[in-house]
Amino acid sequence: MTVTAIDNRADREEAAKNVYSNAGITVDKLGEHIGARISGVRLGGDVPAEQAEAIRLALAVNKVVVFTDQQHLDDDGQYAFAELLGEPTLPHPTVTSRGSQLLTIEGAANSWHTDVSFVDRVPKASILRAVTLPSWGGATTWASTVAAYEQLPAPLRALVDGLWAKHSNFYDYVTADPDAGDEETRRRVDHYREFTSAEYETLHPVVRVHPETGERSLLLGHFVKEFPALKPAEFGPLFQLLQNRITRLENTFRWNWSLGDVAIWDNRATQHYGIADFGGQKRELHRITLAGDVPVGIDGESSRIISGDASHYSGVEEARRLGVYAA
Ligand SMILES: O=C(O)CCC(=O)C(=O)O
Ligand SMILES: [Fe+2]
Repeated sequence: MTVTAIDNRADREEAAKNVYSNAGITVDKLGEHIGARISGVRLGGDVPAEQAEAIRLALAVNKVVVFTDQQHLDDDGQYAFAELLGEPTLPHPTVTSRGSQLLTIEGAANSWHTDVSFVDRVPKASILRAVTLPSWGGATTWASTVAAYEQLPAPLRALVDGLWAKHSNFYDYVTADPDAGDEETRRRVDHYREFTSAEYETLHPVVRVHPETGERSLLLGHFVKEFPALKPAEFGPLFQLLQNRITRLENTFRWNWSLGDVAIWDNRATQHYGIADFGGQKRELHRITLAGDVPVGIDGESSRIISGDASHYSGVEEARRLGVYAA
């Protein structure tokens, strides 16, 4: 990264600090590229508008923000708070059996992904609340897809800047877990069946421009099936090369959950992974996703639907550039 870019980022973070202190919240940065803890807020539908705005900014700057000690929050409170940050989507385009407002995550989503990237209107953010936790393990890790893009050497940037990827909900990551019992295997198969009960395929630019920050990020993750411009045999190695750069430990932020914790991630600037290291213990988290825009590549071209209509699942947000990111 150039010195100018670092200066700009430092200036932006300074400007953001004024917004936080005017709103009476504290934002503690927890990593160089990603992650911060916000304190001074009691989450719910009655968060003042100024605080909600400051939280939106902290999210854009830090990509993931966590709140602790929110034990008072229930599903309705989580939903009412979500509405202050955007327009909640349905829980999922195809998974309807796990609640009508929130998606219940049971177990852990242990593969790197950006949420619901197989539709055209990829959600802008997810709000996750711990409901039942194992006594060990079960952390969630996020990776900054902006940092990964910014770290690409020029020849790799040239390679990805014009590349498109096909995302599909027919993912192939439900391989049998050798430790899973019969019931767990049945649960996974049922879930996969529901997940794929309608087919969604979308072409997204591999490099998207964030509508609120103008930052470029890599839009990939486990729903990607193909780079249509390349041969099938070339897909795996290039996909893995880029995923390895995204998930470099320096670009990640890991959170060990306690009850009362809430995490929000900018789904336009991150991937995440739920770590399945808690044996057979119960783990349950409740998620709300917020409507996002249709991604736009560097050349101004928008993502294109190949199959599936997600309009029942989510509106399309008209996003605007945030003040401190003004060009
Ligand atoms: O299991 C986890 O920690 C992550 C769950 C997840 O992928 C999600 O909530 O979107
Ligand atoms: Fe997820």
